[in-house]
Amino acid sequence: MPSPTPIITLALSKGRIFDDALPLLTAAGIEVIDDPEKTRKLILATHHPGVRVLLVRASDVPTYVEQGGADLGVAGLDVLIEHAAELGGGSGGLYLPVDLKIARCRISVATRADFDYAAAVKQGSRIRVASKYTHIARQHFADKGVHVDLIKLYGSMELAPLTGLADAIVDLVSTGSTLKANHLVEVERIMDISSRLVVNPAALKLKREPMRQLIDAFARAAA
Ligand code: PRT
Ligand code: MG
Repeated sequence: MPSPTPIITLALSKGRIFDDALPLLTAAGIEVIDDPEKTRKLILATHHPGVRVLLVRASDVPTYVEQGGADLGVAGLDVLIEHAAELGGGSGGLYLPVDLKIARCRISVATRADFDYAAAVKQGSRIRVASKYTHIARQHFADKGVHVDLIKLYGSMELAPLTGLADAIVDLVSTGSTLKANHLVEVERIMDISSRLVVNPAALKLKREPMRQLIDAFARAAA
């Protein structure tokens, strides 16, 4: 008797990544049964007998995949860079075979309109920078030779320059409307961000055929 097809577990975060991944899932022949915004379930079945979806926090996706709690997942490059840096710079053994080109944005430096960022950089002033992305921020300013005091925040970064907590923030920007609504201006673009397929290499070995098929389907859908 042939052995049953192993179940593949895909880690996704609710919100923009789930929403943007849906068309790719559909193209890959995977239809999620429950609506993550309506159910309290964290493990969602799909109409594909060999695939289930795990709902995790965006920043937890690399950890789940790395530890084998999920076989593969979808995570923003921002999250992947910060996660790798937390581990001391290694890739954490994750395999990133496909740029899905979804949840696209950029990571930028923003300040209050009345802060002269160019002059502060030119004068070699110490700049106070608030961010959730402290590794990306530290690397960026180190590359520029700018001295910064980094302030780690977990959300609402936009408040930091408005309250005098920081001179600048490093944050994700998509339409720019959040910055605009808070009277901040984007003064420097650090890098473009999109979401990647993240794969556990051991799972790829153990469930070779179904994993390959899924990865290829995602790659075709994203192309
Ligand atoms: O929300 P939670 O704390 O659970 O986690 P999270 O914020 O990491 O997750 P989520 O779902 O908000 O974002 C998941 C991923 O989507 C991120 O890791 C990015 O790779 C990607 N992404 C794409 C974005 C944006 N665009 C984006 N615009 N993530 C966040 N934003 C935020 C940004 O931080 C800012 O507050 O939206 C605001 C700016 O948007 P605009 O359109 O006003 O410029
Ligand atoms: Mg969020």
